[in-house]
Amino acid sequence: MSNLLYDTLIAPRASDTSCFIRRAGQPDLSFQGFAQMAARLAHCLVNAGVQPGDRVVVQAPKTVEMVALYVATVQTGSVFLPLNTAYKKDELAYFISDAAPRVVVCDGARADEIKEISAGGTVLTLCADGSGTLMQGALGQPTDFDPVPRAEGDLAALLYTSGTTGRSKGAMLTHGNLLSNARALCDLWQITKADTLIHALPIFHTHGLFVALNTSFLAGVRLDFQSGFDLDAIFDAMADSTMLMGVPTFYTRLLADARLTEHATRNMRLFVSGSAPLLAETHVAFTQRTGHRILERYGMTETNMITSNPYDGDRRAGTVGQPLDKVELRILDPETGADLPAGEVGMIEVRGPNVFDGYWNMPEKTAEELRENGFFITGDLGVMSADGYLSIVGRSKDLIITGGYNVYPKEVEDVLNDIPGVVESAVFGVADADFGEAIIAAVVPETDTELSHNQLATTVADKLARFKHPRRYELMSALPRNTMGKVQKNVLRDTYS
Ligand code: MLC
Ligand code: AMP
Repeated sequence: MSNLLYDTLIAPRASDTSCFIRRAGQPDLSFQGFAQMAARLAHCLVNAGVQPGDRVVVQAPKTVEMVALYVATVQTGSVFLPLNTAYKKDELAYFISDAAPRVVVCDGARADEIKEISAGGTVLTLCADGSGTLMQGALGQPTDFDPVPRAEGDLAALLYTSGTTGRSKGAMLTHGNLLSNARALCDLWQITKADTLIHALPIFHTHGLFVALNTSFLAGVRLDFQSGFDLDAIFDAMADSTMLMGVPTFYTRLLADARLTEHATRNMRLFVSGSAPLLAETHVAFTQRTGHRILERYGMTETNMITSNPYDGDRRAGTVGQPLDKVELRILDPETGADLPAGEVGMIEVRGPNVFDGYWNMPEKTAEELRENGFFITGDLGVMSADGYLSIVGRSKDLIITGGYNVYPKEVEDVLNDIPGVVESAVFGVADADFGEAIIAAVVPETDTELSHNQLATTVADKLARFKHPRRYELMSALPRNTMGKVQKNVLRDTYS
């Protein structure tokens, strides 16, 4: 029996000595060199006690070694669980206790802190320069590894996604989920080994990890591997790259830079945007400046990519395109559950080989969101045009997306409400030119209690990742409520935007 992802994505190129990864200040790495690094890491994981099905948590700086570690988990039949590097100790403690990993890989600077919450998992370190105990353990190991058999339904990754209740849920993604999506995207976007992808996204989320990397493995793409988003590095890379994948903030920042011209982008063939809404005006302005039409697509952690604008054909500003191959999409009336025709707004549901296997250890949550007939309830509201283009018009879930990162207000409100002197709070998003949405907190203090912005911000800073922090605190004597007593976040948004 084969290992589905390894045999399809990695094995065919394992002896390719041409350049696979180029990165600043370091020699190019061939695919052969990369595959050998992954094999050594697979041995290192096995030596650390990793068995098929075990979770391997990684909260580490973006490095090629971390990409190789992803492949090593595939080879060992274990489950890759990457975490945002911005997460604080309290946030990490939840993920680690929920997932009970065999191994936790973290930045060397955080090793002591992580050891306190590792829940029995072995802690290994991986620093931004690739050093640390992980690579020490890989040193001298054999450069090949016999992959553990894994079929379509076997788990490859566990990606946590926050929820309306404030508790994050681990989305279980199988070999079949990941491979089907990579295949659909490579075909649709005409990705081939002639491409070079500018990789500037983080590799702890679906977009930078699966959309960017699995398609690159499958099609034999070369990577211009960048440690984060840096305009200078992107402009440098464009001259001899062909693709960029980014969140809308990438494109508004590129547009704000005078270096963005038709000439600067002459070698590029594809700009992809996703993870958050791309304003139609950004789409139009980008075309005016460069002659390129950004290709917008829509996805979720639980479903991988769902729809995409066409490669050949009309890439329509303000829409997320058509369902991918083998992906079924329907729009339902949220009240009655009836199928809605084109032109009517309803809840987007999706079914297909891309849809996850359920939430880790949460059968009730899985049952709430994944129907027995296989349709997943996205929580996004959409409308289909008569010729099959989907537009996302809102969300039924109380969610803020800032710079492509999801923030569920409930999680921030829980932290604020626990601060002595706070009666209650409401966290909401307002339009922001850079991040799409920015977070604001409305806070009601107890009568006669003095609360300062600083006091609130300091407590939040201790507990939550920076991107979840409110950028402003508005103190008020009461939150606006409707006659049912429900907080009117729309009123707050209108007042403070
Ligand atoms: C950074 N900051 C953010 C932020 N990113 N605040 C809110 N939202 C964000 N997304 C903070 C920093 O900590 C810093 O705080 C301040 O804002 C300014 O930071 P910056 O230097 O301007 O930010 P930068 O490092 O350039 O990062 C911005 C970014 C990054 C947009 C490049 O956030 C990013 O890479 N986002 C991509 C997210 C992503 O991959 N999403 C995919 C999810 S998968 P201070 O205190 O220092 O001022 C998914 C499914 C799908 O959704 O469909 O793809
Ligand atoms: P995540 O939970 O991080 O996977 O985020 C998924 C959510 O991001 C979706 O449910 C959408 O609300 C949003 N999203 C992703 N792509 C797009 C897009 N192109 N336009 C609008 N929203 C998007």
